[in-house]
Amino acid sequence: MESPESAERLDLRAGARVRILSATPEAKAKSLPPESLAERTATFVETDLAPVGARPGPARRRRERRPRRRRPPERPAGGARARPAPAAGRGCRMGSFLPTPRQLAWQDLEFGMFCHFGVNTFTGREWGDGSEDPAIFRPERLDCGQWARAARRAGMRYAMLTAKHHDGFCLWPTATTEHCVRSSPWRGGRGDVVRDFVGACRAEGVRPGLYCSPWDRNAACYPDPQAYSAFYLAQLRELCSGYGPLAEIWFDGAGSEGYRYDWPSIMKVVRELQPEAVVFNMGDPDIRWGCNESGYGSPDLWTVVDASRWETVWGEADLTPPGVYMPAEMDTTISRAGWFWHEGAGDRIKGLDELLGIYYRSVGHGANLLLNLAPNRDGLLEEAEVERAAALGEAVRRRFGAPLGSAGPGVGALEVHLPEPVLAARFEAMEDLSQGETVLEWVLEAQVGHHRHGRAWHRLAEGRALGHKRLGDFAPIAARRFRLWAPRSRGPARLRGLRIFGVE
Ligand code: IPT
Repeated sequence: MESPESAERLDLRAGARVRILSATPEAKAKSLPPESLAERTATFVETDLAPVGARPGPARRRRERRPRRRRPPERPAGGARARPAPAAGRGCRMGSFLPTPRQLAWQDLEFGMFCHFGVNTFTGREWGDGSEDPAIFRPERLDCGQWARAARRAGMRYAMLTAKHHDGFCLWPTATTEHCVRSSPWRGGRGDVVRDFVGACRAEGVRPGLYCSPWDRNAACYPDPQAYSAFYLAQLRELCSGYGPLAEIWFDGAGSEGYRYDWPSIMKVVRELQPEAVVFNMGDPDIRWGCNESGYGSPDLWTVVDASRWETVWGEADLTPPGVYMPAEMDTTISRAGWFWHEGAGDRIKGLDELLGIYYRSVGHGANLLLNLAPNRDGLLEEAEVERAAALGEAVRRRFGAPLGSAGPGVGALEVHLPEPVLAARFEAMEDLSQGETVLEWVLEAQVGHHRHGRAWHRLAEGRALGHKRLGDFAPIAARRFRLWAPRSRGPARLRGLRIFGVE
């Protein structure tokens, strides 16, 4: 298997377009975005720089022959010093495509744990059909504290639980159906996995979130959209009002093809009761799916994407108008066994190199990563999964914990100055997205050569989308000065930070 370093270098150097589509995006989201999404979209106003992927008109074709590239900055602004914004507002469309505070806060969470748990855990299936007997749900040693500690140790800042999967079994004692923990012998029918989960997460400083499947294969009323709407809204009201603030609500599109949910009412409940929670994938979503379940995000993972096809945006041609601010979440499993626990899951865990590669291509491509660890029939995570997740967290900390130097925020360019030449091997670059996505192309360079023989800027990495975060490795180089700048941007490029790291 190729190491994450070589993989990342390949991406950056060759500008390779990695296409790994393990599931059809259409299967993920089916509902039409309601009006409020349309309200959050805007049309690109012509800028002096052509948006990447825009269909070329005559004017743009001319520009393409003689591309207007910025020259490297003479004296890049570094540290907290910001360059005055040149010609702000001149024909640029800053102010459109702006993020909401909850989107920005969620992007800072970066890495989370996914927990698929329910009756499937006891049947060994990935999709239950709703006929499961609640009596099979007996996680006698259930300890959500163990799950949350595992998340914290791995460096995860949030965790998502399948409060209800497609089989309709509710992990909380809902008033809407008997198909829930109340009907199970576990804790004499008085248990509440959701309560344990949110409490344990908060105790560990991990933000909890919940998955509540729209598709319900148990609810007798499901074939009647009006009746099911009342049922589902009641479930969401319970989850959104009974368990404190949630980081995210997950709406999976599986099984819902062609079904008409009452999204305006659903969104009203969520927004009223959980104003800080981001909504995944359906209704009036704040965040989109990264288009596969491998955890490998596009090298051009734009944050502002084509509003008319945000569900299927992979990487190219995303900046055609109208656009919408919609950060991506990648999800994948730590074990090849599946989303739910299966016999032998602990023996099928992905290797550390593979997981690091996933991390580089999800968090390191500007997306959030949800890594699934599946609790077993005891209600515990497999130790092997806990340890592997901890090893991943440790590897990330070792690589990106202690920079040799850093700079930012700033506008236009950032420059890191080290007191003396040090062997550097990796970087973390972040865009300041608070005013929208501005960077259309970025470059990282190091100054090499002795001053008596003349210094030159040597290109270490480059790309198009920068977004929330970009992580990468480069061939080790001894240098004192490093700079990040944007040859193309929408208005002034707003950069949040540049950190340079040494060889491990
Ligand atoms: C969908 C599954 O139905 C669900 O079990 C869960 O695994 C989720 O994805 C995680 O991404 S699969 C969908 C791509 C059809």
